Amino acid sequence: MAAPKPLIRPEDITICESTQQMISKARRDGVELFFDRAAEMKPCPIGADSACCKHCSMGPCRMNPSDPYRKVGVCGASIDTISARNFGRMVAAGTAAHTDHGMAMLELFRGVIEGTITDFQIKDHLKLHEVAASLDIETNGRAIEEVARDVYRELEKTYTQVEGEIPLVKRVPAKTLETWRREGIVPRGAMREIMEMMHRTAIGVDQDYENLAKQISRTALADGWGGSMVSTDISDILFGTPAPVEISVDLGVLKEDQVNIIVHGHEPSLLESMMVSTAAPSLQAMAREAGAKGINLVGMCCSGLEVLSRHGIPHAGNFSSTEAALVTGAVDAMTVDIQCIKQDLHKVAGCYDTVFVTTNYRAKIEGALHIELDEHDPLKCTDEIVIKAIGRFKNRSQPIEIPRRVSRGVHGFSHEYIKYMLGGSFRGGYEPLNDNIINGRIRGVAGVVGCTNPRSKQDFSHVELVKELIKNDVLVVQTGCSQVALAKAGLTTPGAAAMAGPGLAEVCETVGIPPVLGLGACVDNSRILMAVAEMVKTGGLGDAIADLPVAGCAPEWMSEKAIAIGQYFVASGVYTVFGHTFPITRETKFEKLLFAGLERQGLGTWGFADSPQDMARLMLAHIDKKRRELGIDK
Ligand code: SF4
Ligand code: MSK
Repeated sequence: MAAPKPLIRPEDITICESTQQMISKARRDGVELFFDRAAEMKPCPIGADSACCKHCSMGPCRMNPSDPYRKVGVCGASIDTISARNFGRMVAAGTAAHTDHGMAMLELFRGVIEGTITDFQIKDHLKLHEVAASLDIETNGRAIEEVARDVYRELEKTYTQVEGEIPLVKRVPAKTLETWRREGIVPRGAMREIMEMMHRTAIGVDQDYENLAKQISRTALADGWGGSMVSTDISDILFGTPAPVEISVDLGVLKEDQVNIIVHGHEPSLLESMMVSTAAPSLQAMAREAGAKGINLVGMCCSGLEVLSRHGIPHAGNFSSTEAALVTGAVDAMTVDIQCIKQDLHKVAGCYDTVFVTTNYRAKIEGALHIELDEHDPLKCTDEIVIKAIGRFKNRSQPIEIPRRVSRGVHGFSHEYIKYMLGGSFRGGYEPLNDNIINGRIRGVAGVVGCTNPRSKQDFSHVELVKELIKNDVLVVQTGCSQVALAKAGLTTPGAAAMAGPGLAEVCETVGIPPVLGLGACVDNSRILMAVAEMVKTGGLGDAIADLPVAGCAPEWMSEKAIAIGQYFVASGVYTVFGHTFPITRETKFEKLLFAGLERQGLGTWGFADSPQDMARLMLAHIDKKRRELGIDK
């Protein structure tokens, strides 16, 4: 019998001390986590370099990544065709995820307007008017419902339009849009772009990597300036635009003497309804009768970030900590909807008698309890889950171990709020962002976003990269699981300005903001697009997004959604660095196009690095290059 393999030390798996503690507990409990499987399952090197194709049954065809032009597929497809097609399908899948999420928000909005959905309302009239104005819809003297109806009709075109340009390109800076038009990459409608991407990547269709790259950009832009942006706008209209709010993050937000309910996923409607259910006096009384001091509602992943940003609901952790939360034994119910939900959560929940519930018809898990959220009667679902959670609390039989760590921070920085804080405009006013960039107090702006991934030490690259950036006077904006990593590390408090360079620290202290601004869920990267568009329109930093001293990074990415996001930032003009892995074969024409050629077309470009120090070095070099080109640094 082979000797058992030595286990990787928890501190080598993650820098999140709570998750380390729970990895140790899971091992004692004999419960397997995804970290264990990542260690066990070695990625296929050919697949990791995107050098294989299985688009037809003459294959699968495997190329040799170290000699990529030595052979071609049975049909003759070259390495460039194969990797461009693979990349295109990842972009199509990521775009489909965000646009389908946005479509669900739009359907909810339609139900509210038509009066068939009454448990949700139009909460943010100001945002509705701003969205309407950005779409050239008249608002003066018109009833809210009338404006909302026109906004709905216009935004629906983001999905269904078959020719022309998606409505929200009206927000794109003129020179950036001109480049897109010249390159033929302005999206028509998301459904059309995703469909065409899938068609063109099928056997025997588009076999020119440069031509494929155009459709890859067009599809990704239908996500960033389409589905994702619609989702953010409609969620703000229905649930309120975030404003800075003090928050608590980490597994220590779970409470031993309360009924703990975790909501994990991406669509905010479930958590908004859960907030109503958990506050209901009858259910609160039921919890007290069961011996609990109350009901503790907690978010995880991006659903959690939606309500953390809007309502300050505590957040237990990011993608890599969802199993760890269950290992505490303290979670009475975990509900999930769509995206980034590991199938094994159901199994891990079973090990601790936690009630685990899927709630969306698009995302069931074999064997798991399904209680569907019907937005026409959402409380029916969420009340039932609360009752089940109370039942589990009453009959708790598992030993409970809750890590004690809780970090605090300030989050909820929508782009509207950043604009307001910085003097009503990105330039002018009392602490203008653009002027602080021009005078050099702020060297540039970086978006650090995206997932965590068991193939790299959880949170490490996020935290080290952001520390390096702020130390060099780069203001950091964040979304998704990265934002949670930095919140846990305590860098989202105004006091973190002490870790920033002198210029950035001065700005942060004057305005009273942290050097790291959390903007929301991964779908809210659209807020970063809006912020960079606003910087261009304000003036003084060039005419296109590609002129700005800004850069983006997803240091620990794992989802196809991240590839779609990266590509829409690149196509919008942003230098975007990905960490640890990149699905491409080196020294190929397609690689050269993504990492240099797109920039020559007036778009942004991709970068790649394996360590956070190298990621920071690449981003700072790009920011400095842009500053020199703008003439604000000699
Ligand atoms: Fe092989 Fe071509 Fe079929 Fe891909 S499409 S599996 S390269 S034969
Ligand atoms: S949840 S896509 S792991 S950011 Fe939006 Fe986190 Fe990445 Fe999922």
